[in-house]
Amino acid sequence: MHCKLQRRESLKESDPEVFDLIQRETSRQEYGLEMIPSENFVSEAVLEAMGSVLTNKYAEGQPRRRYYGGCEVVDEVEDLAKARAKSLFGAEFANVQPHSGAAANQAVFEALLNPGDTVMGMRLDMGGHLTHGSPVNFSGKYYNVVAYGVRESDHLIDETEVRDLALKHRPKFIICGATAYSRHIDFAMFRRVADEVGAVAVADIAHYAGLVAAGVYPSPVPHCQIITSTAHKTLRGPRSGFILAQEGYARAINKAVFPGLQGGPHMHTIAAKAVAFKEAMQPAFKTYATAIIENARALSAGLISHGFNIVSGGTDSHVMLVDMRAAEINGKEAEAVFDRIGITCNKNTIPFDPQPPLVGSGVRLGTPALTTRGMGTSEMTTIARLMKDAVQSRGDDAKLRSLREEVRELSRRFPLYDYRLI
Ligand code: DSN
Repeated sequence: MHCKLQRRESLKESDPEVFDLIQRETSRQEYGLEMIPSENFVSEAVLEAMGSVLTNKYAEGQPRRRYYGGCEVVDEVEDLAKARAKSLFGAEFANVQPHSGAAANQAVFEALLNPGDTVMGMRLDMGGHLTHGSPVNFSGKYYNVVAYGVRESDHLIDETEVRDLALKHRPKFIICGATAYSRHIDFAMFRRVADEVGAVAVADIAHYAGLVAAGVYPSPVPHCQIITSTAHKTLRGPRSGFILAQEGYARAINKAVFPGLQGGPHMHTIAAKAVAFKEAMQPAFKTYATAIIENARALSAGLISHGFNIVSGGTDSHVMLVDMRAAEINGKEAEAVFDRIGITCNKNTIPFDPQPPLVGSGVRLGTPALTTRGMGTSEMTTIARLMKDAVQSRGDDAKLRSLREEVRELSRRFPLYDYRLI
């Protein structure tokens, strides 16, 4: 058995409906500009590992302590992924089994808390994550959540607020990390405050993991006892999660992931994580991560030059939040206009947003995916102009069609996968 082309031919013949849908999605990714900051394009090596026969194997348990026979090969796969994760981030312990970032976070709650215990996390509507204590999520339903936000004056996390809340409510752990916070997170500060109240400091670096691995964003490893992440955002691996920790938390975390929450680990995805970790160790990955931030800064500066406001005034990372109110358009409308010209992003609340989450006053933009395609700062300047033109011409169908053509032309210059068919 060999070769991905043979595999694709067989899908085309056996299930043309699914094959066509995959082709349509390939085309959408190829001829649009992907600016959702949590998305990226994996290498063909990662795709190959994910599409491998490892998906066939059950391997509940840990390497050499499984509940199934025949695990001698997948044991080595998991060992390799764990060793690479530890080496990449300089961590003492890794669990690479979480199916996603949400599952990784849930495992930390399961490992450290009992239902009803108090925990601190960042408010979702100010940049936090659903699983950091949102009332509509397990984390907010079964635990007593105390939420911190950002300052109204500069949209930065406020140490005084974090410390005051921690001293008052004595959480068992404090989780930092965000989905829409563009600045450096002060992991040392979170550890200091956690120590002061006897809490564990947890960092969720799902968004920043690739930047952290490359050394272009601060690392929480020297500070926070437990770190959760996804593999598929700036780290450019398969869609999944993992957990790093100090050795003393290893047993509790392993037990929380399995049998606490999950059954069989997805060995094909774990192999793909190993591939991505190795890719992130290469010097070229540091160049890539550096370019992500340069591109984000160029995009942010371009948007500011066209009169848009960026929350906190700019970015230190891959992400930015654009406050659309100056352009007299809300986030939902802006997302729809950008969609029409082939720029994919997401509406987002901005701090102290007067709009509900399904409308939002902002859009969230990121540069990891476009940087993977090889785009640089001059393309970011062009994209800032395209966004400005789209917003200004939102009632003009002919102009939007011509902007869509410009986007298509730009994406043609930076092809994605070699085997694209359309
Ligand atoms: N949904 C992810 C994001 O878009 O940031 C976070 O899990």
